[in-house]
This record gives sequence, C-alpha cells and structure tokens, in this order.
Amino acid sequence: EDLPKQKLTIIGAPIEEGAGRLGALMGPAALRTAGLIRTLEELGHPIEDRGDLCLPKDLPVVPPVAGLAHHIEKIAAWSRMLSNETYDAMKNGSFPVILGGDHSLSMGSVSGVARYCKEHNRELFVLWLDAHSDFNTPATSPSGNMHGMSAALLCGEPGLEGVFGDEPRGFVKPENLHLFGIRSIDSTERVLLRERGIDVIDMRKIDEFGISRLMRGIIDQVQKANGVLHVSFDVDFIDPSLAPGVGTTVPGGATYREAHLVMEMLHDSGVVGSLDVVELNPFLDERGKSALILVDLVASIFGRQIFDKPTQADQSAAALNV
Ligand code: HAR
Ligand code: MN
Ligand code: MN
Ligand code: MN
Repeated sequence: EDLPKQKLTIIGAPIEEGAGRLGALMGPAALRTAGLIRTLEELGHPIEDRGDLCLPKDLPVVPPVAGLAHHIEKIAAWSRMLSNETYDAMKNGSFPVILGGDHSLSMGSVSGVARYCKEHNRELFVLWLDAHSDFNTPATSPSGNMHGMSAALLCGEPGLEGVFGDEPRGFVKPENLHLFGIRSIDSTERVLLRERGIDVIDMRKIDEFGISRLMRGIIDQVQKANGVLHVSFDVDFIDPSLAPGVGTTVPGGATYREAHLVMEMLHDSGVVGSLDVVELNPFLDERGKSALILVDLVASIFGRQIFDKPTQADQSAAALNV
C-alpha cells in the first residue's frame, strides 16, 4: 500500500467541433470544478497538469473527403496535437489522462498511445465505454459528426486519411478493440462492425452475463499478451438518469455500481496505461451531477476503494514504462 503511485499527466482538450451540439468545450473546466485534480492528488498520485490546450491558428490542409466530415481541419489539428502530447507523457513515464471535449479527441490520444506501444513493442488494446459504437466513416455517417467516427479511424477504416496526413493508418488492431455498453448502432455501422469482427459488448450481453465476467475476459486477454490497455470513457456509457450532461443520451445505460465495478476492476488489473474522459457537456448537466459522478469514477480507476484490497496495480503500471 505504500508503493509509489503512478504519475499522471492531465491534458485538457476543450474540443466540441466533433459533436452535433455545442458545450463539450466546457468539459475540462467542469471536471476541474468538480474536484478532479484534488481527488487524484488525495489518492497520492503526483500530478503534472498541462492545463487546457488550445488550437493553433494555422490549421492543416486536409484534402476533400468522400462524404461528410464536419470541421475535419480542426479535428485534424486537435488530433495531431493530442497525439504528440499523449505520446510525450507516456515517454516520460507518466499516465496520460485526457479530459474532453467530444469523442473525436480519441483519434489523437489513442494514436499517441499507439506510437508509444509500437516503439516499446507492447500490444495495444482499447476499451471503448460508450452507448455508441463510433464506427462511422465520412461515407457512412448519417450526421457527419466526427465524434461518431473515432473508433473507425483508429482501426484504419478508409476516408479519414487526411486527419493524420502522411502518417501510417491503423493504430489499433480490430481484434484488440472492445466496445462496451453499446446500445445505439447505425445500420451502416452494424455492417462494418460485423465485417471487421469487432467485439461489441452491448447492454444485452451486460444484462445477461454481468460486468464482472465480461470485464474479466477483456483483462485476461490484455494480461496474456502483456499488453497496454487504453480506456476511452464516453459519459453516455452511464445511464442518463445519473449522467444527463451529455449531448447524445441513450436510455438503458450502466448503473452507478456497474460503472464503478468497471473502473475498480480496471484499477486492480494493472494493465491500464492511458485514459480519455469524453463527451461531458456541462451546458446540459444538472447541478454538476454528471461531472461529480465522473470524478468518482476516475477516482476508482486510480485506486479509490470502498474497503482495503491488496493490489499490485501500481507496480504493474510502473512496469509499463520500462
Ligand atoms: N452514430 C451517430 C452518428 O454517427 C451518433 C454518434 C454519437 N456519438 C457519440 N459518441 N455521442 O459516442 O452521428
Ligand atoms: Mn463516443
Ligand atoms: Mn456516445
Ligand atoms: Mn468510486
């Protein structure tokens, strides 16, 4: 219990151009107001807070895409910046925590994690906690909102090459992506998810088999491969009665205890190397309750426990950075 705690690098990413409605821009500020940093410090983690980033004035030139991808130049600029920031944090032995901001930011954060894993010969796995599968491309998206395309881009689907320019595509192996909590899939996404053989753990499966068994399966896979797990937490994974502060609510989400159990198991697993907290829209929240529940959940992934339980998580997390 007196093991040195993993250093955390906080990266605020106030990005909202990937979402269909405004307000996710205020996400990092609301998480800070809800006490995120203090809570992590109280858990004993050294914190490097890089503050909230802002977009450079000069946006990259992105060739036209076939289909709809709103604000792709801004998303590309954010992605490239976040990729570098996330990679840099990991290279310095720290655990990056990216505060969104809409879910398009994961194109950047996960690509940075992927670069780190590639250089260190570690297999990358991604756990995507979300109501949505985010597996559209510009050609299939009904909305053109890029927060619904991030998982597809990370798996190398066509049409999103411009986001990273000339860099290699396909940051995550489709078999290493686990979508979890899903209850809203477009018909176009359904086809693609089946073709790529993506593991879609929908709410039906969670109801039938329970969080614990399903999470155990994912954690086992990562541990067997001595892999690194990136966790991408979309607020709408949680039921909207508990977390209404999100632009795209879908009923039937994770309960308070289900969401906590996910985070608690992830902590104990010791395989998590990076985290996104995305889609919080404070403009739509009720008296900060969504921001507050997120702080509680983030505390759990970083070791807050109801009662003492011996764990090697911090040792294993430190081993990620050798
Ligand atoms: N699938 C729909 C679309 O592509 C809605 C996506 C909404 N996405 C999020 N992130 N809120 O999970 O437009
Ligand atoms: Mn999402
Ligand atoms: Mn979602
Ligand atoms: Mn908790």
